[in-house]
Amino acid sequence: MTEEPILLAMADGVATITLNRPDKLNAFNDPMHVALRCALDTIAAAPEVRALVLTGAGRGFCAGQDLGATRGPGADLGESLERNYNVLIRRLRAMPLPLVVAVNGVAAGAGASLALAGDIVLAARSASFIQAFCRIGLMPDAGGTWVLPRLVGPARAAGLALLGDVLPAETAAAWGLIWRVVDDEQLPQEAAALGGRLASQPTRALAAIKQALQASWAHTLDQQLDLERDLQRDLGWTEDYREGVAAFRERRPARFQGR
Ligand code: T3D
Repeated sequence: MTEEPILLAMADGVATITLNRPDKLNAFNDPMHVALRCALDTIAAAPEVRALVLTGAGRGFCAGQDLGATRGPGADLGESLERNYNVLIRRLRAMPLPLVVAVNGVAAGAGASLALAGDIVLAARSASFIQAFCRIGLMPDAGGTWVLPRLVGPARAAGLALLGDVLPAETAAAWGLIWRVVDDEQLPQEAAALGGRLASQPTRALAAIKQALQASWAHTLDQQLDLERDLQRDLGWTEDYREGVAAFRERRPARFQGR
């Protein structure tokens, strides 16, 4: 029986997507892209979902594009990016939910770019990141050339992309590429706990934070001040802001509803 390439679970406000082609280190083929888009559609239609966790099955997180029989000379890689990866990265970045990526093993090629599209990236201590593209005659894609210099600076971005060496998770954390490293056996629980914590927070505020932090990379201070003013104005009219202030005054924990 063929395994589903994407597993989706939803519970207690948290959706968990698991890339599920473990024998191929969860490399992407077209059916997996389609299934992932379907899972994201399901999540978008479920207002009770307030955080997303993305991880991989088996010993890898994702080895990027499947380099099997369907890939070779003559393939239009630009078309493949536009149809699959660019849609995916844009969608994850724009999603009004926090995305926790739990990198359970190697994240290579577009798999590394996918991991770095997370708002909070946790990695198992044994995981690693490889800008594997140059090893096969390609360049980083799926946002890799955008995110790398912003996270680790131009010198380290160039070293990683030009050499394609293995970057261990602990070095990735020390360089600011990811949020933090946890022991391998703790990763699922840590990711679930983080997802649960984010799902109980004021969702619209988190979406505004995500939007503003991303926009800041291309904005002047003046533009950013304007954006903060506009987003904060909207947040000031939310039920969650009312609840947050009431809870503060009443000296009790806030019960945010994501509205
Ligand atoms: O094409 C387009 O649409 C454009 C977009 C391109 C985006 C990209 O992502 S290009 C970059 C593609 N990815 C890579 O170049 C990485 C290829 N994989 C590796 O270099 C290595 O597998 C790793 C360094 C990631 C891990 O090495 P290791 O030694 O731990 O595992 P392994 O033995 O190489 O792999 C285990 C199995 O997974 C193996 O299958 P087998 O022999 O046991 O049946 C291997 O063939 C398979 N696998 C790993 N990566 C891929 C893959 N199969 C297909 N495609 C892969 N990308």
